[in-house]
Order: sequence, then structure tokens, then C-alpha cells
Amino acid sequence: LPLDERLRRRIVDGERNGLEADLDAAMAEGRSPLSIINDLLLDGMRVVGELFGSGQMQLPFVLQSAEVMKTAVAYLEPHMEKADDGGKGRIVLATVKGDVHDIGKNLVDIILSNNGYEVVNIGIKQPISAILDAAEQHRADAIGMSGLLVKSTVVMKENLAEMAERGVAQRWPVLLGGAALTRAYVEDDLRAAFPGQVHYARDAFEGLSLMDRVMT
Ligand code: B1M
Repeated sequence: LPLDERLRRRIVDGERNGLEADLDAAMAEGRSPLSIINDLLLDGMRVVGELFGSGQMQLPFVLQSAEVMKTAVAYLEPHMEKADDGGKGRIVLATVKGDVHDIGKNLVDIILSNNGYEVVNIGIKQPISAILDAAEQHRADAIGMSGLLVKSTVVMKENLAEMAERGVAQRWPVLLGGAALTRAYVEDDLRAAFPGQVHYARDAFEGLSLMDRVMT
């Protein structure tokens, strides 16, 4: 297979052997680490999602694909250009309660960290109390919540309600992202019920431009 196709297949097949050599070869051909992630690896992940969703792939294989994805991203990260050194602001990032998906969240972490933000990434399955504690403790400028399950969109709504109830809705702008969310849900439904700022980020780059916006 040609290199690009081989890298896509590695994610779909969960094939880790020889991964680093292929990533090196792709970079040597002039592809940027971000293009490898966005144009090749995430393409493979989309296929995994489709196969899983239609019952053609079982969960342990999805897990293997996710592991290869994570290994690849970790390998590419040091090769990314770092634009800035963390002085632009600080964000607490978490995957919401009940949700283990963290590949997207960790990509957001990488993109923000490489573009001037300090990211306090507190991990997966985080209840709103832990998110708010971290935001408080680290004197964060913003909060980012990720979630991929449909039920996580409900959890996000509850989290915003909890923030409003605690009187901290205006304290931190909130960024939301994840495959089950839609722009309309965030910008129409959630925004209408939340007395603070809440934004939808379709991908990590929109997350970055939103941070640039809320920090100015
Ligand atoms: Co899960 N899973 N999974 N899974 N999984 C989905 C989400 C699913 C859509 C698959 C499907 O059915 N087609 C489905 C959800 C269905 C639903 O809710 N209606 C699903 C399911 C059902 C499940 C389980 C329930 C399966 C089970 O146990 N029976 C279980 C959930 C357990 C739980 O959370 N409690 C489960 C488990 C897993 C694995 C552990 C095997 C693995 C995750 C490994 C890991 O993350 N460490 C996994 C995977 C890999 C997937 C799919 C295939 C791929 C997700 C992914 O990493 N995509 C996924 C299919 C899909 O999403 N269509 C699926 C790549 C990633 C880069 O994209 O996270 O969307 P994403 O991030 C994007 C944007 O959304 C955005 O930026 C990123 C790109 O730039 N973004 C943000 C995300 N967060 C952001 C935050 C921001 C800004 C932007 O600011 C704060």
C-alpha cells in the first residue's frame, strides 16, 4: 500500500508494528505532524467509528485502534511547531462524567499547548465538582469540556446548570466539544439557559480560535 493509505489502515486495523517508521517516512516526505493526524489518522478513526456503529467491528478492536492513534499522536507531538510558551491564558480541560473518550480532548490539549495556552488536563469521567475545583485551584481563565456520548450532551447541560446554581456561570467562559454535540444544541438550547459564555468548538482548531477570542 502507498504510505498514506498504510497509515490510515494502521488505525483501522489497530496495527502498531512499524508505526514509528511509517510516521517518520511521512514526515520525511514533508507532511506536517498535524496533517498526518488530521488527514490520515483521523480518517482511519472515522472508518473505525462507522464500522463499530454498524456492528462490523467489536469493542476490543476499537480499543486497539484507539491505542495506535494515541501512540501515533504521542510520537508526533514533539515534532510539532510550538508557536508560543503558555502565556496566553490557562484552561482546565476534562472529559465529562461517565465518558471515557479522550483522544479528541487530548488533541485539543496539544493544539492549545502548542499555541500559547497553559492546559490543565484533568482527564476523563470528571464530575463538574472536580472541574470547578481545578478551575479554582489553577486560577483558570476558561473551562473546556469534552464528551462523545449522546448522554454526555445531557451531562454538559447539567454541568452548566450546576455552574449557574453555584453562581460561577460568569466566572469562566465554557468551551464544549465532542462528536455528539451540535452547534445548534450548544448555541441555541444551552446558551439560552446559561447566564455565562458557552461556545461550541467543532474541532481543536475552532477551540483555539475560541480561546483567542475569549482571552482578548
Ligand atoms: Co466509543 N463510542 N464507546 N470508544 N467511540 C463512539 C463515540 C460512538 C459514536 C461509536 C459508534 O457507535 N459509532 C458511540 C457513541 C454512541 C452514542 O452515544 N450515541 C460509542 C460508544 C457507544 C462507546 C461505548 C458505550 C461502547 C460500549 O462500551 N459498549 C463505550 C463508552 C464508555 C464510556 O465512555 N463510558 C465506548 C468506548 C470506546 C473505546 C474505549 C473503545 C474508545 C475510546 C478510547 C479513548 O478515547 N481513549 C472508543 C472510540 C475510539 C470511539 C470512536 C470510534 C472514535 C472516537 C475518537 O477518538 N475520535 C467513536 C466514533 C465517533 O466518534 N464517531 C466512538 C477521534 C477524535 C479526535 O474525535 O473526540 O470527536 P473527537 O474530537 C474531535 C472533535 O469532536 C473536537 O475536536 C476533535 C478533533 O479536532 N473536540 C473538541 C472534542 N472534544 C473537544 C473539546 C473542545 C473542543 C473540541 O473544547 C473543550
